[in-house]
Amino acid sequence: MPHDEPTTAAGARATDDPSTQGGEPGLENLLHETRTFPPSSGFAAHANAKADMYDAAREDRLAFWATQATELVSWQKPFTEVLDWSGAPVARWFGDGRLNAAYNAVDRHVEAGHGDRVALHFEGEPGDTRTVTYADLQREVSRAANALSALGIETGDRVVIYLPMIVESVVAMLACARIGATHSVVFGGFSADALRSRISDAGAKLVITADGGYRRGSASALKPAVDAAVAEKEGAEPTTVEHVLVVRRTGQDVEWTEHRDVWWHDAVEAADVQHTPVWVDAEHPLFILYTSGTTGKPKGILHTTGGYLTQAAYTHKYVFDLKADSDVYWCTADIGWVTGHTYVTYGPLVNGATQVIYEGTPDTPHQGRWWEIVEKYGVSIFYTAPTAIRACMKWGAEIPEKFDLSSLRVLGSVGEPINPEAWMWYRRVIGGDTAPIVDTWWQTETGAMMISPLPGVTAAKPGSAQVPLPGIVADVVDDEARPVPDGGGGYLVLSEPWPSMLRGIWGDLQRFKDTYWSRFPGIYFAGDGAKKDEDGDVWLLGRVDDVMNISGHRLSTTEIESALVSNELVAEAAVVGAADEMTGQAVVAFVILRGEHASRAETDEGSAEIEKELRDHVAQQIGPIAKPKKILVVAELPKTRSGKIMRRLLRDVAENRTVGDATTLADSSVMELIQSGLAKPA
Ligand code: 6R9
Repeated sequence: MPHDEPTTAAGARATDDPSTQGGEPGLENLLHETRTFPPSSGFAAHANAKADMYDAAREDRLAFWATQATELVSWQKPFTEVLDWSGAPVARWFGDGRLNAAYNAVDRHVEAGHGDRVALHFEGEPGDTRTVTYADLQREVSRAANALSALGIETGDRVVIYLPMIVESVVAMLACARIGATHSVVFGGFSADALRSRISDAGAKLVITADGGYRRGSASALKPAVDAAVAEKEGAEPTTVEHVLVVRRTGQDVEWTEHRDVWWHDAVEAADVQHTPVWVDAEHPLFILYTSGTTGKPKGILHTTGGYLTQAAYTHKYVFDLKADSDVYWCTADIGWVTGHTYVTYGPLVNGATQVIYEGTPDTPHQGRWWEIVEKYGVSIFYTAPTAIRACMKWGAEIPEKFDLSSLRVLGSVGEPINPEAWMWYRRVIGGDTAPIVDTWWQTETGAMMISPLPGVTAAKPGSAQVPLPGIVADVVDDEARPVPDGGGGYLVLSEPWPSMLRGIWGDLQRFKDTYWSRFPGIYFAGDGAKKDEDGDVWLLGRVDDVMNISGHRLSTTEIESALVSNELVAEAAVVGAADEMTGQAVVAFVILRGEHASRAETDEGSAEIEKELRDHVAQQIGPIAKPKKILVVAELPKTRSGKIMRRLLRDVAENRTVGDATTLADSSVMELIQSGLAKPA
């Protein structure tokens, strides 16, 4: 969040331009996992999901989705048409229905008598807390909607939201939705330039920000980045921004531009608590969220209202087994990431859930902070990213073991493949060996989960996202778009439209078609490598542009990384292919050691021993072909703000090149740290 972390792309993925991919054959299938965890009979008996959902969806997919849309979402005008695919690849779902996203997330729960139910348990990083019921949320969102209207925001206008993880973030998103304005959330802490390009691309009239937020124990400023982003710049078009609405979070000093800047508390607290939601068409743009490509300007991924809410609510209810009247749900994602949109703001609130939101980092003021929060609120459903789980593994099991985590009954993972050993650790240490884990594969573009086990139904396998959800049609195909047989590897595709699919790239229909629909005509190319195991379960193997070619063998990064993480020395690993005279490319691994072993790498002998041990381990787990040529022990890995490893930068290090564009890193000092560590005289 500190604005001095120079970043340029919200929700950036390490590498994500599927359109740039070449046409080599599929991937090798290296790792074989045999452990399975069938659901307990107790869980299955009360699970929301039932096995026959797959059959129902297979028999009549559109009828299945129509049922979800009717049962889980309230419509002001019911739809009669389910899917119109005549304008492919731009879909229309529930096209003649009308609804409002904020009404669905808030008002209808109050009308149903649940106004006293807690919607948000907010936990600030310094320890301040706030409890917001659904009735409170209705008042806050209504006032904010009135305040936005008073600032001249109308249905169809775009609003950029640049906030820390606080209650106002959720309120701001819903206030936009309530008046039919399209929000574009930019990660707090992305640079002024990044912010400016997103403001301009979307043509936003308003920016909602804060003076600052708390992160890693101190107040870091946000407003200066907004000031710089909207300032007049020589030679550049002025931005479309008319007002900047500023939440007071930290109380730090801010520069103030009269007539343009407005305090949130002045505008919102003066506004009326009554507001009638603006009913919009199902295909009305709900939000734009920017995701970076490897090259070129970030893509504004566009999502609309009816289909998005339907799949958000459906997946949240069945994949997490949500029982709205008893569960306490916590998704640790920032609202700047799509996960924060679908599984903090929309999915849980449309389902009337009680959830925790937390402002800060997991290790402030101590490495047990998350588990302390789980204990404090009795969190029962917990959703986080593999990067966080691996960080906790590095810190050691004794930290979570100090807290009572017995309330947890479902655990989720998203963002990257979860290594089987990290999965096992998550299950044992956090889930008390009983809570089912759902490894959920999806993307900014898919809007909601697509491939995941269903708790109570699926026998889980550590490391695999396993099966497309009922209603979703996905496959793994070879270069010619032919489905690979069980046991084979290739490219993940989505063969039928789904309700929460992106409706385009903001202002660039051609780029939308080129990026996702041209690799295999007529089907959606996700840009991920994948394999099917002997049972037909899907394993994600990382972005296809990270694939390595070693002596003609196409190896994914994921499996070698998982093999490394399965060694007790290693908490986290990133593998890249570096140019090699002998083999075309050679595997180079960067590893972070688990806390108790970290000191072993301090001496040359120690490092050499570790390197040998890990190379032998990979050879034994996978085979000699996958053996890293070089293993480098590092203290940190370069990651985006949503926790994805940026292998492209490590490739630059491995090939002794100047490190490329590092502006989407969460922590810009990491690359210097890695390089100075490696440059240490031997
Ligand atoms: C939700 C989100 C999308 C990319 C996606 C894939 C990776 C996400 C995953 C996963 C393996 C999972 N990814 N979930 N890989 N297993 N469970 O992450 O959206 O930021 O757009 O990234 O993330 O590579 O293509 P986004």
